[in-house]
Parts: sequence; structure tokens; C-alpha cells
Amino acid sequence: MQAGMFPNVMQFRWLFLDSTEKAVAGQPFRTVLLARDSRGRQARPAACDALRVGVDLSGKAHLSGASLPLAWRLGQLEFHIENELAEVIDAEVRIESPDPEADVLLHTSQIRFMSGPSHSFAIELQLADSGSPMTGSSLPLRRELSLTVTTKDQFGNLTPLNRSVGGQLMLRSSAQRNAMEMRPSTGLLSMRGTGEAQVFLTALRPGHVEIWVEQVGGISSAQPPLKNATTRSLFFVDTDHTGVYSSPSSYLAAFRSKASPSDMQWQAKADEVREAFLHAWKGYERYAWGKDELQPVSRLGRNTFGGLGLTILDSLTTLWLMGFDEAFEKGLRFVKDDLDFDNADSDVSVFELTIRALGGLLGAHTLSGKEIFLERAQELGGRLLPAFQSPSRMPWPTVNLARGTSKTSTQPVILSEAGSLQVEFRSLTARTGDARFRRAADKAFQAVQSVGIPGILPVFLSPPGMAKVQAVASKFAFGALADSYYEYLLKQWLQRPSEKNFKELFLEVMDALPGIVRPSPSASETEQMGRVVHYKLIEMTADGSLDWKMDHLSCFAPGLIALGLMELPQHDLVEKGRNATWWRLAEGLTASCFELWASSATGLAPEFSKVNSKAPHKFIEASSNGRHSFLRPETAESLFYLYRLTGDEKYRRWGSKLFQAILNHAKVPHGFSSVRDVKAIPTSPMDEMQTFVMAETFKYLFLLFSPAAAFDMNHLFLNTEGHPLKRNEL
Ligand code: DMJ
Repeated sequence: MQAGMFPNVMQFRWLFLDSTEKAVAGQPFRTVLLARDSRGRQARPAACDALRVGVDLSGKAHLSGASLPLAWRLGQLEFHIENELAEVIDAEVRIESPDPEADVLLHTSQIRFMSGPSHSFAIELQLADSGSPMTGSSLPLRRELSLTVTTKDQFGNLTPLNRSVGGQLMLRSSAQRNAMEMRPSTGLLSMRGTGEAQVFLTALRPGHVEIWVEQVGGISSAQPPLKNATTRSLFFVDTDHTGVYSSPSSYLAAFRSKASPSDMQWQAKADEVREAFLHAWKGYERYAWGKDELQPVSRLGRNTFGGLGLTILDSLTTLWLMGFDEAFEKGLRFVKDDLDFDNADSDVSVFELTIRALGGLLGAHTLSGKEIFLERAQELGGRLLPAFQSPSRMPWPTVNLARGTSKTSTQPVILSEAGSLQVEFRSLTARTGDARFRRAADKAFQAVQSVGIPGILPVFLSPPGMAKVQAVASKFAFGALADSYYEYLLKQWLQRPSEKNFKELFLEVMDALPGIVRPSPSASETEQMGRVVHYKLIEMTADGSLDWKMDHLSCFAPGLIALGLMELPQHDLVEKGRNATWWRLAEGLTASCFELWASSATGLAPEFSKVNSKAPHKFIEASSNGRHSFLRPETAESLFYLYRLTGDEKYRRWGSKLFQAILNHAKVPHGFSSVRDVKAIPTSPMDEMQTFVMAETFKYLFLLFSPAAAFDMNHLFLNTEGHPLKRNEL
């Protein structure tokens, strides 16, 4: 810096104090100005005090820990410059004397900020031949994928790997030999100076593979964090069952071409269900588009879930399975252009948003392979995560998606709400590689388990705010407040069969189930003389006495048992005579659920019914507060599974009775409506159409009347809202 006409101060020096003399993004860079007198000695304090200093910095750089005017200490001025970006900045220093005649000293330096130490890894996959990015975890077999590993500093600047890690970096995979090829075959990642390295992968077998970066040589303590930070789940599929049909209609045509002679006889019924669904869709489209639910009588829309167009999200998978191209396309455009979580500024159930909205988006992604559904699912998942920030790790009951906040609550946790949002969050992690989703849902599940009660749990647990989870004295039941918790034990196992704890928990529950079934299913087959006994699923109060009441919601249970019979290993089913008991329960409970529908004047099932405490435990008069029907799906769901298990046409006949009752007594000119009293004809409509009517009731009926190829149970399963997710995905 040149000397000027400054009284008593002749020279200035501009120094970098850090020994490396390197500026690093994100770290303060120390600089100092030294003032010297005419003899080259440090200037005296009095000589400096009057000098005014100005500093101008370009880009995002700023002074850290100090503000202007800067204070001289003796003849020295120290200040720190900070910048988030790895870039070159201009630093301009002006020094002015109080003497207006004196020169203004101006000095400009360029400071090159380098990237900070490597902080995070990113792994990106592309199809090697086309360069198309692969953001989901469903990847095609036998196609070469180029995998790029980048290391970034805390501000996202590309940076070479932190030197302290040392050694060589290798890409590792859990794939068995001959199941995956790598180029170079060692998986060596040659990091370029920019912080990027590339390898090529080709999977040869379908299934789940984990990949991660490992360090060979260097400081081994870096190993576990490195592996944790880089592990990514990939799922390779032989793309001839999901995500390959370009449209709903090509999907429909493909499965209809596989119809058996009996399927062909039922095709007309499947088409009637298709038409009924379209009738509901059109009513919604015309009068409530973009709102959560249609009020089909008053022809209005209402926002009961924050205003996400929930009916659209919950209908996408049915639209696909039923082959509706135009409507599916319209739904996709809504998801792409109009679905706005910032507008959902109200407190909405975390559980319902998960099973209906997140499940609907993931299911649409499963079937169509369209990435937009996954992108929006990921965004929604991110906005749901704050709900899991509770001392117990069980979710707070509601979330405000627009604000990303959850209200605390001192109300007990509902078992089904904390224990059945896992398959959606686990699937989201499998497809995006973002481990936060699965971690949150797994922690909630573990929290539920920590009450330490085997088998059937009470329906209420301590509030989310209590770190130690405890059971609250409440009823034991399989219907309202509990249902899908039991369902997700089996379905989490289907998602990842190596996690045997889910299967063990499910078996424990099933072994305990006869405690709330009447008559007892333990009677031998000869005693029952091959009859289908109409079992009832009742409830037990906290003090151990029985409550003789059965919810329609519990009618999912026989379907779940049938799924267990189809999927669980034989050795588990032969133990403790489970096979025979489960068959009896699946058939007998389904018969009772059908009876719930068929025995009412309208043929619609009430929300719940009382059960006679005396054998043979028939249904008696539905209580006046339980006589309404939301057109719930559980019986249709069980008929679908029972038909898959047994191939018995009786289940299709029963399904067509359910469907006819819906047409006769719930259809209104612009949709389908819940009804106030299933015993009263003509019915009184409640002017609401629940989104699960379109997500589930019509879907299960359609699948019941369709060929098995309409829903590939070998590769898929349905979440509790009827949305297809992938088996073996994790
Ligand atoms: C749906 O949202 C789901 O099936 C849930 O598991 C239970 N309640 C409704 C249908 O009745």
C-alpha cells in the first residue's frame, strides 16, 4: 500500500495472518493492516485513532464478527472476511485522514476463497447411454448406469474429499457375485480435483441392492460415517410388470388379455364398477375440482384436509388400474401444476395425509413410473417430517403443511395413527435414497413397541410428548383406532422380508386374535362339520370384560389373514395349527362381514353392529349411532383377498351384491353419498363422498371382478388406503 500525506503515518501494510494464507469458504479469513511511521516503526495509537477506514467487499463476502467503523488497536487493524462460496472476491480498503487535504489511500486485493473441507456426498445415477437422470430407486436391469459421486463442502461447493480421510475410495455393493457388473471392476473412484468421480454399474438380477463408498487405506475411523453418509438403496426391476405401460388403457388392455373364461364372464360387472367410478369422478371434476371432497347433493366441494385436492390424489391409482387415460392425465397435470402445499395452512391428520396423499402419490408412481409423482411425494414427505419431532418419536396428531409445524397435544396417541404410516415412509426412502423418512417412521414404530405388550395392544398410548411410551387403559380391538397397525405388521414384512421381527409380531397378534373372536375358532374341524362359522370380531375393555360390538372397520381382518396365508412361509403356518385356524377365521369373518351388508334393508353395512353375547352370537340391531354408512371398503377388500386365496366364485357373487346396494341406495345424480341409516328406505344422503370410496371401495370391487393380472401380487402390495407399493423394495 503506498504512503501518502498522512500526518505521522507514512506506510500501511496489508497482511494475511493465517499461516496457510488460504481463504476457505465458510471460515473467517483473517487480515490485518499495519500502520508504520516515517521511520518504519509501528505507528503510535494517537496517530491512528483519527483515521477512518472503509471496507468494500464484492459477491457474498462480508466482514465477520465486526462492523464498521473498525477500531485500531495500537497501529494495527484486524478484520475477518467471510464468504460462503468458493470464488474470487474483491476486497477494497479505503483509509482517510481527517485532514481534508490529505490523500485517500485505496487498496484493492483479490482473495480467492477455496471450497471448505468435504462435508457431504451426493450420488447421482444416469442411464449411461441416454444420460437421463434416474431419481427413483426402481432401476432397469441390464442397462448400464453411470454413477457419479461428488463431495461438497457445507455450502454445496464441489470440493475434493477431505484430505484427512486419505486412502482410496471404492464403490461397494451388497449384490452377490454375478448379480452386478462394475466398471472399473474394482469399483475404484478416482476423485478428480473438482470433487467428482464416476463408475458404471449394470445389474443382472432383479431385487434390492445397497451401494456405498468405502475407504481403503488412510484413516479407518472415517469408515462408518463414510458408509452411513453414502449408502443408497437401489431396486432393480425386470421392467415388465411396473412402470412399463405407457398409459392406463395399455395397462387395462394387457391384463384383460390374460382373462380366464370365468374372468370373461365377470368383465361386464367390472365395467359397471368402472362406470360407477367414472360417475363419481365426473361429479367431483365438475363441482369440486381441486377441493378435498365432493358434497354430491349440494354440488359443492369442501376442504377437509387442508385443500390438497385429496380426492384427486386418492383416485390416481384407481384411475390407472381402470384404464382411464384422460382422467389420469388430468390428475397428473394437477399434481404437477396445481398441487400447492403452501396453501394447506391448517392442522390436518398426519396419518390421513400419509395413507391417502403420500400413499396416493407413491402408488401412482409405482404404477406409471412417472417421476413427477415421486417428486411431489418427496416434497410432501419433507413437510410431514416435523410431526415426528416429539419426545417419544411418535407423531404429533396433526401437521400444518404450509408452515411445516405440528401442534403439540396432550391427547393419547391412537395406535393405528402411530403404527401405520411406516410402509409409505419406508417406500419413500427406498425410492429417493433419503434416509430421514424411513428413520422417522421406524422410530415411531419402535416407540409403539417399547410399551412391551405382546400381541394385541390397547388402542391408546401415552401422548407423544411423554418420552417413555406407556399403554393407556383402553379397549383391545381390531377395528376403529387400531386396524391398520396390525395390517402394517404383515405389510412391513412384505416390504422387506429379511426384517423378520415384523413377521414374528404379526404371528403373535394372530395367535392372540381368538381372544376377541366369538365363537372361539379353536374348535376342531369335525366339531364344525365343514360349516363356515360366522365368526364375530368383538372388543375387550381395559378390565378384561367383552364388549359385544363389531365395527365394519374390522372387516379388513379376514383379507389380511388371507394375505398371510398366501405369503407366509409354510413352516410358520403349520406351527400351532395356524393354517386351519386362519382358514376358518378368514372364511368365517368374511361371511359375517357380508352378512353385515346383506342383513340390512338397503343391503349397505352399518358403521358397527351389536353382537348377541349368546351363541351362536348373531348380529343384533345396529345401535342408533352406528347405523350410517360411509360406503367403507373393508368387506370388498376382504372379498378380493378371499377370492385370490380360494378362487371361490361365491366371493364375486357377494361382491356384486355389495355393489348393487351401493348403486341402489347411495348413488345420487352427481356422485355417491354416505347414507344416514342403512335400515331406512328411501335412504337419506349425508351429502359427502369420502375419498376412500374412490381409492378403495370401487377399486377392490373392480379388482375382484378382474383377472389376477390386474394386480400383480408377486411384486406389489396395497397400503391401507388401497395404493400399490412395491414388495422387497428396501
Ligand atoms: C381408509 O382411510 C383406510 O382403509 C383406513 O385404514 C381405515 N379407514 C378408511 C376406510 O374405511
